[in-house]
Amino acid sequence: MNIKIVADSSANLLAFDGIPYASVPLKIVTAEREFVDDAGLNTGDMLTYIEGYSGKSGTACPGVGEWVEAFGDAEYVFTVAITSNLSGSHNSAVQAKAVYEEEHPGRKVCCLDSLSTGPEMVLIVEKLKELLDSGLSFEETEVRIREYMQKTHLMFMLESVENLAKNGRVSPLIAKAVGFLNIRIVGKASDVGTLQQLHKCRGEKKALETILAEMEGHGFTGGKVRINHAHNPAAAQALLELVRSKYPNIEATINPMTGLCCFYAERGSVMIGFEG
Ligand code: X90
Repeated sequence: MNIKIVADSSANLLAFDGIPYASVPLKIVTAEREFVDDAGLNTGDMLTYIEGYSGKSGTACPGVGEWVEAFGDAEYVFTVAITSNLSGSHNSAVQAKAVYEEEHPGRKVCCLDSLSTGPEMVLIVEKLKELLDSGLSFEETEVRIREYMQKTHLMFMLESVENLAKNGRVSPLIAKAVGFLNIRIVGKASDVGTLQQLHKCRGEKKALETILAEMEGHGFTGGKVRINHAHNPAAAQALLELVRSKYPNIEATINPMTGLCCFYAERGSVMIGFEG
């Protein structure tokens, strides 16, 4: 099977080995500058610029043409996009599917709405590879991946929701709750793919303990874990050590967020995708 997996850059997965893969970039935009969320982006420089910028900043999802281009000449494509409830990316992918299948009769595209982002998308991409490697057909793979997506989850810890609030991606109620010294928001991707606040915690340690408790409340019993952080490797490591103190043998990785997630989750944040 000539197959390809294409995810948007909110997955924080610029490259993926062992199967044809492409990352389609979102963009971070101000009146003066545009940052493309690809391998050329220095997220530290971008954050420093945004943090010192007083004008309006926002983001743009990939257009239909960018998705189509990323499909290359694959016969079968799986797209994995950030939640359609917060971005137009999945919708662009669905339109790209229509264009691609029309232009190339016989080729097939399956568009998956992650209803999440970041490390939960990584779990989906990795499971897709596993299913395809095991020799399942395109159709069987779609059934199995949709089942798998029912049991994966995303939790996060945020120090600020300023950029989310300014761009209308969280309720004003949540926006009011943060900004106080040392307060961390712990939340999750809801079942409908929105940002749901679960707790306000005092300090990082408390926030990370709360994340583990919430993971267990969502069925975590030592499955696979993927962690992303925005320039906070210490917190990512502390979270992993906390999880491992109770579940010593879990399969886990830690990776930095790329541009889109750094912009919205902001400096210091941590996200964890896990199997429930
Ligand atoms: O289309 C666009 O311009 C992109 C808009 C994306 C908005 C949301 C990004 C969220 C990034 C923040 C913490 C985790 C939230 C999980 C919600 C499902 C990460």
